[in-house]
Amino acid sequence: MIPRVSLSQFLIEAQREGQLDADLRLLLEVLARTAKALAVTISKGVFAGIHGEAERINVQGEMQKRLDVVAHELILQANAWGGHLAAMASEEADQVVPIPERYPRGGYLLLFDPLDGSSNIDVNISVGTIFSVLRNPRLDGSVPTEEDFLQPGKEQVAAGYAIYGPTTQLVVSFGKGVHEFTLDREFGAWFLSREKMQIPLETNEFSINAAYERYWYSPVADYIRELRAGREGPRRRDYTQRWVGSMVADMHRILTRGGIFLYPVDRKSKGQGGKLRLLYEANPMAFLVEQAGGLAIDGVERLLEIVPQTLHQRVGVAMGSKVEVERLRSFYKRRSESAPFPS
Ligand code: P6P
Repeated sequence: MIPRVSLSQFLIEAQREGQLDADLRLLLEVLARTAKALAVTISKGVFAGIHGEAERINVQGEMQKRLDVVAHELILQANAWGGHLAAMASEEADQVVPIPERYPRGGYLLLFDPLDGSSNIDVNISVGTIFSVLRNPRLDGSVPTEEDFLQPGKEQVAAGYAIYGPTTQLVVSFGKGVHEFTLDREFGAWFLSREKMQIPLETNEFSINAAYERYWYSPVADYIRELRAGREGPRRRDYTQRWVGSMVADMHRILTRGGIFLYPVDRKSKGQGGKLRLLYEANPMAFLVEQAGGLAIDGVERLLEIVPQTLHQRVGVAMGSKVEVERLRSFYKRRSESAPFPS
């Protein structure tokens, strides 16, 4: 039997090679522990007593699920005492959450979507936790503010997600490729299942919510039309469409076997700047995609170059297999050359 490499062994060896420091290793270990706890809770379904609505509206204006709140609070509490973070930002909190005064403040900032796709919880579809790690710019020990989080995604030192599906998996990168770990529930430990994941350059799978077709701007409409034309169209091959309604599930499939994920700015979401959040959904996924040899854009620009203006800023996204994302970008460029076009 091939000796299995545990997450702890993998991270300790990576630290020994200088790929990450002790505080970042601790952060990833803590996130892995919270993901394990969430996986156990989620697997209990209604018997965990936390299905349904939390009767609270979050900063996004969305009805919170009880499990959103449980996941949010679990991650805050688990990361408060270790001395590795200076503050946290969560989809479920209007403001940044500083580390409590009684604990030391560390060199990193954590941003997270505690339970992405939570509307799928009650119907037993895969959901996930997405996280992003930035350096704390305040080396004087002062309390970070929202402005300290407004760093472009290229400044991320690590990112990843846990996916709670038929198998619970943790996918992380700290800048040296993308690695997947699978939870062995009997051992209660994570073991390396894929090292240095690579997104295939080409694909025949695309992900977009086709119900919004009437809102799409022409670059997206023209690109999707081409894919739907299949082998009779200009691409001369058939494509298939997948849309889970949970970004972590769609992106895990794309990281594993290729694909392109689109959630573009359209006439419906233009006023908000898109649907997905830049800092704790788009940027961490874009970091992973680029580390796995893919491409991640807002239509034209590289997502990781965008300088955030606000903590919960939204953005249009297209990411995945390089050939397809470049093809889509060519439609945006053609359009912007012919007429001014909102990004
Ligand atoms: P729609 C979940 O709410 C989410 O933020 C992503 O996980 C998912 O890809 C997207 O929104 C689904 O959006 O408009 O299809 O419900």
